[in-house]
Amino acid sequence: MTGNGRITPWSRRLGRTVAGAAALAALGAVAGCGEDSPPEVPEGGPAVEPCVTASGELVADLDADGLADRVLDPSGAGTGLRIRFGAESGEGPEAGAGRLVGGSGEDETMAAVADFDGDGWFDLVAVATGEWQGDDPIEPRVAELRFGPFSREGRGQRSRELDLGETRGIAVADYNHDRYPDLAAFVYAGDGVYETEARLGEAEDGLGELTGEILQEYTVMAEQTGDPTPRNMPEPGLPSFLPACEESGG
Ligand SMILES: [Ca+2]
Ligand SMILES: [Ca+2]
Repeated sequence: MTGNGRITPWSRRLGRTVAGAAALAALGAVAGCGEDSPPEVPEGGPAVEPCVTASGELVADLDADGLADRVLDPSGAGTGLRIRFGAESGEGPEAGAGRLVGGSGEDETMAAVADFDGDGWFDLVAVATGEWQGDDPIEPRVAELRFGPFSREGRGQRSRELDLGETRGIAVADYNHDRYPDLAAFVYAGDGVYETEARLGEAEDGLGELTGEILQEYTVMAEQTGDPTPRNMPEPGLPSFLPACEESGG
């Protein structure tokens, strides 16, 4: 007669099994074991020498399995970023920004890959921002730097929160021409104003804080057109830091 009366022993057991699996998965995440754990760091550094293709794709071993991976970002703003793991040795699994960042599905997700702290392993910037709310900017739900090597699910060796505002696009840049790649963030500042801000790569924290000096020197305001398109992103930065790949003739 009632909904409760229709529950069979099987569906009760199924419910328990699902709950049990979720609990196990949570335990696995806490213990750092299972598929979603960060990759082990091999002694002696990466086996693949990183390079950038003529079309701007990064080739490097991101997950430390000794195989070259390929990063594509046709969006130029991190939202369309995809990584083909093991791409050079056949058909590898592909991961988009949504999977790497781990957003809720309603968030806008974006990712950027560079060796921000200069330790030889490529790091992942992961950002998930909710829907635009109106005049006042919102905080991103995820904004962190995950130190590489990182897993195919985007899990790093450790991570650090980044002080980003309502971020709608990110890209690797070369602002101050030192040996560390920098991050450009396209941010909604409120009241119809968008701006592109800089965070500078550095050895210790990977990416520094936004200081008044950096704000003054590198921030570019977008025109107040109400058009949330990152038109004022800097030139792609990776080619400043990496050699060009030797493209094979066929
Ligand atoms: Ca690194
Ligand atoms: Ca730099």
